[in-house]
Amino acid sequence: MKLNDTIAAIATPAGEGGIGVIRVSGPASVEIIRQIFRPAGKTKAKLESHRLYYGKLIDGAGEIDEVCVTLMKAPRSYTRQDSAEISCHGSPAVLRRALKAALASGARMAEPGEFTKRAFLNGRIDLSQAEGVIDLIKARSEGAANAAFNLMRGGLSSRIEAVKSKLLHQLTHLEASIDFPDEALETAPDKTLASGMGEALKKMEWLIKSYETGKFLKHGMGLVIIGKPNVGKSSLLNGLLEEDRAIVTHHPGTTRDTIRAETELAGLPVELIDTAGLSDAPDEVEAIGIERAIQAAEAADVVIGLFDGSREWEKADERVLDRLKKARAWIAVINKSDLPEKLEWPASAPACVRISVKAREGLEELLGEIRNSAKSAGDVSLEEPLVTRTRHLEIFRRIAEDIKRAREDLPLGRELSAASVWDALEEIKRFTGESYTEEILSVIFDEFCIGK
Ligand SMILES: Nc1nc2c(ncn2[C@@H]2O[C@H](COP(=O)(O)OP(=O)(O)O)[C@@H](O)[C@H]2O)c(=O)[nH]1
Ligand SMILES: [Mg+2]
Repeated sequence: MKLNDTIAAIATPAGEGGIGVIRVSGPASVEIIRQIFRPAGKTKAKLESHRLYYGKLIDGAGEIDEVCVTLMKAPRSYTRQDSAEISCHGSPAVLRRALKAALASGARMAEPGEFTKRAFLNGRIDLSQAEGVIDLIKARSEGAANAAFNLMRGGLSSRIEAVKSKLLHQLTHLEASIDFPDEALETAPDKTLASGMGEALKKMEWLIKSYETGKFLKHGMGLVIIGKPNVGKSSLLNGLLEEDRAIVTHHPGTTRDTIRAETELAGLPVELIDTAGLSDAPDEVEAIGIERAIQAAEAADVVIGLFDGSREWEKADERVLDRLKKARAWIAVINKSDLPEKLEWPASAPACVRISVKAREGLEELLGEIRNSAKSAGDVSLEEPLVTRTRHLEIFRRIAEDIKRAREDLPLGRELSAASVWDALEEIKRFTGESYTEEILSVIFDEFCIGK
């Protein structure tokens, strides 16, 4: 991997924009800026780091644009190398010509994620923080952005650092008694070591569990609405999306297929799915729709069971409730609270939320319940550093296994136990990227866009 050449890229998205940014990083950055930028006024003096200069961008053919340029001298830059940013007018033609000028002056085109890769290879951030950067750029909801920001700032790294220092402490005691078995060294007894390992294991188990919530933030939460015909399922989908996505009529059996829509609810990225009503006497098409509704409910992360408060409780509601109870997580909701209530909610049934899609009442409470079901899955608050990536989950599971083994092997011999602690420390290195393979790097950085 080359680090000593200078890379350049358009860092802003394709298309027109108020501003478009060209990014340059590497040892030749200052020289390149000197060649293609003329600061306004008489400031012929050398450009200082971390100051904004206004002036003209030029190439061999003449003036390109009026721009603002910032130099960031090493090591105080994103990549820890000399870097520059040129803010041009956000025209694709201007940006292409500006990039060409930088390339003609000695830069080469950056690969996707190469700026961040340099930040990692130069030790400014660890591998998990680089993953946080890409997750932040790709975040589709407030909750996802929060989790990514946390990861980028080293939220998981610091938790793992705490586990690592505990393990190193254990290792010191384990190895001391291996190296000097005959000397009466003051090493901790097995009981103390085992309880220290237990604490490290607890921290790992908390992180592993947090994935139950964290996975929703990265991969989205599947939320399926089921209920008998005409209870307002399609109306609820539309109400939550705040657009008329599904057809709503007073005819039972309007929705015959599942309808899917991606949105953000309660800060979570959600795939919302409306289904055909679970009717008692379906025709042929309805029967297929019902089959799909049942499949969707079985695959869902959370199922909303919708009931019509303005009608009496009937067999079909009973069946919806039974389906609901089979779901991984579910919320019972009574709709049409704007009408007089005729539904007798069974005493044995669990608590429910009352809403009126029509009057837009109770929807906030429902959103709160959706958020709660995401939180309680992992038993954590959404503000804490959560595991959102399977790469981290897999490493953390292996670390937990290693620690468990180290604890179990204590009575069998300190050497054996130490070997497992070493294994755990190796896994931690994989998490931080202290040890990595080209393959891992390309998997991670290929996800990036050019210019980051
Ligand atoms: N009064 C009242 N009517 C509603 C409410 N929500 C839906 N409806 C009506 O109930 C009927 C069935 O709605 P729809 O969304 O198609 O139900 P679905 O068959 O469960 O998808 C329509 O006439 C809606 O306008 C509500 O909160 N209050
Ligand atoms: Mg419908």
